[in-house]
Amino acid sequence: MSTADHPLAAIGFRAEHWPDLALPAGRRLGRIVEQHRSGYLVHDGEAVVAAKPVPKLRHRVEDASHRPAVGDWAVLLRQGDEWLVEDLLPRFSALTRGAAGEKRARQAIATNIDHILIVCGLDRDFNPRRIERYLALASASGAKPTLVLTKLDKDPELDSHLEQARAVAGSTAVHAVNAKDPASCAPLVALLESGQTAVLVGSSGAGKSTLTNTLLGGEIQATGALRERDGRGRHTTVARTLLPLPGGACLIDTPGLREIKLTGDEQLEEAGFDDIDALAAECRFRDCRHEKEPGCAVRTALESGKLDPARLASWHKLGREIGQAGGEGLARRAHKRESDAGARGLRKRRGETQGRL
Ligand SMILES: Nc1nc2c(ncn2[C@@H]2O[C@H](COP(=O)(O)OP(=O)(O)O)[C@@H](O)[C@H]2O)c(=O)[nH]1
Ligand SMILES: [Mg+2]
Ligand SMILES: [Zn+2]
Repeated sequence: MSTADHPLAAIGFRAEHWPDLALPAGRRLGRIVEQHRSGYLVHDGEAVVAAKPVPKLRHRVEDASHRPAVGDWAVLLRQGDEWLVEDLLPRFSALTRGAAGEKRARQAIATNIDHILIVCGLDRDFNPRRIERYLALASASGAKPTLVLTKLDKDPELDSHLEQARAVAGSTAVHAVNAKDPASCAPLVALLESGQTAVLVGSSGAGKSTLTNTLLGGEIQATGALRERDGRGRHTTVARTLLPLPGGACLIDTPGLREIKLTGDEQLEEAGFDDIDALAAECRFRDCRHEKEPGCAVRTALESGKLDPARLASWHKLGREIGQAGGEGLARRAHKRESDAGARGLRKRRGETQGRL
């Protein structure tokens, strides 16, 4: 069966990611479309059902990023009148952050994604340092980041903001949009190919749900606009939700993250710091840390005003955080190897009755 005809294609299933897939007898596959405290909502291609993870998926998990998350393909088993998430297909990508407060814990924000849309308002929300941090986080995901600047229609300092955004984005594409206006969002529609999945990340109020509604072509996600009828304050998104778009792509809307903590798996060379990398190539020492070394081209650029000191400080800070979290992560990676081997086991169990896909 080609991917396009697959019953799960409308929610982003692409067979090429799991060429050897064979489900154990009696199982079916569904995609986690929403996550709540008490469990998950899973779309099985026809309907959305509530499902609870088996204890293994709740507890095996010293590393919480291996717990089921929105975007995951869940192997579902019916038990009485309940659906259980028995296992997950191996993820081809995942946006993961260090979990707030807990030292070694990590949390998957969205999985099996092709695009990460980093949403930042061209209003008080505009913050190049935060954009750098999101780009760093994206570097460990396996998905492609795109910077989406919203509230284009309300920005009196557009030129300066665009210049600042492009300076931190490196080779990452930058789109400035009015999230309320479909014509303005057309470049994003073009970006999201049928079968692909994108996740929206950014501060609360940045315009993620507004953008979601525009891309959906209707009001589905509650936005922060003041409710006119009852005037009872503002809606904010409380759960991560995966929604199929008319063009065949899927979009995951998320609430704002209060803390964007790195995991240690990020690669600063992939995080848009092309300007600093180019300068570093001119430093006298190949392993120059751009601190006190003689012949440092980065510090020369700083002194001549060519490089923004806040940008270099950010590069140092993110680099230190990656190093620290990376040290904590050694035990975690040993664990990941184990669970990846477990996932491969699932694919290898051929010979068993082919489950409904
Ligand atoms: N003028 C204008 N307002 C926007 C734009 N994007 C979002 N908003 C408004 O910003 C507020 C927060 O938007 P919302 O989508 O809820 O943000 P979220 O928290 O990121 O989901 C709402 O009042 C939106 O109407 C935009 O591009 N232009
Ligand atoms: Mg929202
Ligand atoms: Zn240097």
